[in-house]
Amino acid sequence: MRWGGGLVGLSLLFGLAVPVQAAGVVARHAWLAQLVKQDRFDPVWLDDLLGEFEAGARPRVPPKPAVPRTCFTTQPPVVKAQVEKEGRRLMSTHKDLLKRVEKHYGVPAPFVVALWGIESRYGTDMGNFPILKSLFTQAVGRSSRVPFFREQLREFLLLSREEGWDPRVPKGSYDGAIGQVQMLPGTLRRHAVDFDGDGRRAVYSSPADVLGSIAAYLADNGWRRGQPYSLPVAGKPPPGVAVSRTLSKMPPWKWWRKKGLRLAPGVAEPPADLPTALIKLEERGRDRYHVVFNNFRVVTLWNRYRPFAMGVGELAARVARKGSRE
Ligand SMILES: [Ca+2]
Repeated sequence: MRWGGGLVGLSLLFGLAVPVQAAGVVARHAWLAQLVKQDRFDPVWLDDLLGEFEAGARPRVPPKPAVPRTCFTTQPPVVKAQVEKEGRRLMSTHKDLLKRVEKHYGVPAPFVVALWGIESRYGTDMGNFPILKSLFTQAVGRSSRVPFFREQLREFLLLSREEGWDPRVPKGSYDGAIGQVQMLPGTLRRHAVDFDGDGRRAVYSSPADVLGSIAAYLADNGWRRGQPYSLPVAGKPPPGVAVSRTLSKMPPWKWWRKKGLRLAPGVAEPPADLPTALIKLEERGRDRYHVVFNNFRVVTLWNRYRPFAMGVGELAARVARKGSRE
C-alpha cells in the first residue's frame, strides 16, 4: 500500500485535485510534497520508497533493559570490566590511528574510545531497526516528537543521497541513531568525517571514520585540549552551595573555593580561573559530587543526561590505565 494510497499521494505531490482526506493524512502529504520541492527528491522515487510502510505500522520496540546500555555509571561491575577490557585492547589495536585523531582534533584517545564503547560496544551493537522504517513511521505518527522525526527523516534521505546509500539498507536504533557512532542523521551530516580519505563517511565499517567522527563532533562543539574533565569533591558541598542548574555559564573555580568547596584529598587543584560547575550523581542510595569543566559540558551536548557524561569520563579513565597507552 502506498502512503495514503499511491495515486492520492502522487496527485498531491503534483498539485492535482484531491478527494476529501483526514486532516492528518493531508498534513502528511503536504510535508512529503514539501520534501520533494525543498530538496528535489523525485516524487515517484519517494512514493515508491515510503509506500511499503503503512502509517501506524511501527516497528516492534523491545522492552527497555533495566540498566540503559548508554549509561556506563550504572552498569553492573561485571559489564564495566568487560567494556573496559575491550576498550583497552582497542586502544592498543588502533594506537597509531588514535594518535592521529588526537593530534588533529585535540581529543584524547580514551575519550574517543569511551564514547565508541558506550554508544555501540565498539561497533558490535549498532541497533537492528531499519532506519527508514523507524523514522518514517514515527514521522507520520501522532506523538509530540513528529516534527523531530520528520526533520531526521529528511536528514536521513539527504545523507543517503550524499553518501550513495540505498536508504532501505541502513539499520540502527529505534530513534534513528546510525552506525558505530550512533549519531542521528542530522548530527551525522553535520559532524561525521571521512578520516581515512576514501571519499565516504563509513560510520558502519571504517575505524578511522568512526573514531575521527567522534572526535570531530567533540572538537566542533568546543572541546579544549589539556583541560580536566571532572574532579571529585570532598564529601558534601558546604551549606548554601548548590548544584549547578546549567552548564552553559560556569563561574571560575576560585569562586567555588571562596564558597568553601573542597576537592577530595590528593586531587590536584584546577587553574583558579577555569570555568567550573558542580554536579551531583545519585548512585545506589549514595550521593557523589563532582566539579566538572568545559569538556564535560561538550559531552552533555552529545547526550544531555549528566550521568552519561560522567560514565564517559569513568570509562575513559579506565581504558587509559597502565598498559593501555604506549
Ligand atoms: Ca572514509
